[in-house]
Amino acid sequence: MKKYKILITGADGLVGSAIRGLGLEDAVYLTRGDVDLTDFDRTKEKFLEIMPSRVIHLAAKVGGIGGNINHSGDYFRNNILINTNVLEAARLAGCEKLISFMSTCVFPDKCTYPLNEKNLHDGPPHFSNLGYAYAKRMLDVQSTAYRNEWGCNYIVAIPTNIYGPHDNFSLIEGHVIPALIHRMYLAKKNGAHFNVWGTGDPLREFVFADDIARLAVWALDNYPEETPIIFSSQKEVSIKDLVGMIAEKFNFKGDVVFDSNKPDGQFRKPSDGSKLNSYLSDFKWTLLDEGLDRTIDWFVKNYENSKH
Ligand code: GFB
Repeated sequence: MKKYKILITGADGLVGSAIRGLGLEDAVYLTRGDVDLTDFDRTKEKFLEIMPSRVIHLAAKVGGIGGNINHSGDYFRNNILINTNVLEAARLAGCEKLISFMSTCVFPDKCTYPLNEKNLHDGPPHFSNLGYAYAKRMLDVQSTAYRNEWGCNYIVAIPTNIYGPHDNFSLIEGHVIPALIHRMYLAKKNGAHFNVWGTGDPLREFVFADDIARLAVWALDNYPEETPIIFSSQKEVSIKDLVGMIAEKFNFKGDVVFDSNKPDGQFRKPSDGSKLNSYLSDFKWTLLDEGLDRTIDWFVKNYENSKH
């Protein structure tokens, strides 16, 4: 494998923590505490100090449906600033290849299924993701514009809903899996009922953070195309079935209450993983059952100091 210095932004986050576990050689892990990526001068200074030849750009302002609906402006502004600064600082540092990340929630709300990379800009995203989705779509635009003007080899991956240890387990701002694990932990501890947002009918495709970490490194070294690539296990599960799996893992016997006053968000967003499969037909995805076990174990062990 060619030796090069690789920089990972967002290195303390969900996928960043999983990448640390890969033991990459000559890697520099940037965390929120190292530099404010919304400040261009500080970002440029840090990149010129490190001079990475490769970058895995994971830093972002992210959250679940609650965070996205309540902080649309903050999600838009922070992600636009972070992404604009990182891609420019990487260019000035002479970076040879950079991968950044959108997610399947950025696709148009009204479009043909399964979601395909070529339909990315064919209409507005679901209103619940407006700020985040439009900011993230600009990663594709900026990567193309930089390739056209300066020949920057910038690529963008589009994972589905990622979960795993080191996620944000906030009951309000977190994604569905960490939020439900946290809420189930409390329901079990307090002998209370288990509250679930929405009807439970929506469907989601979940992928384990370790799998996305492996795919990020694979794409950096092997994905030759200029256009975005979806990372998807293509396995949909309903929120209701997810709730059943989590309740079983906690051996929860109490009442499960679906709160239809809370938003369902997009009903489903099944994605087309054929581009990835054409390169990695034998990629082994972590099954949801195993991923939930590992995430729950991590959360329970780290409850006192996890983000929530
Ligand atoms: O992960 P999530 O919040 O976001 O999942 P999206 C939302 C779905 O889970 C909705 C249900 O159908 C919710 O009704 N749900 C049930 C809950 N209980 C809860 C709960 O306690 N917390 C949360 N959060 N949901 C995300 C985007 O959309 O997709 C992200 O918000 C990201 O930015 C991700 O792009 C891929 O799946 O709706």
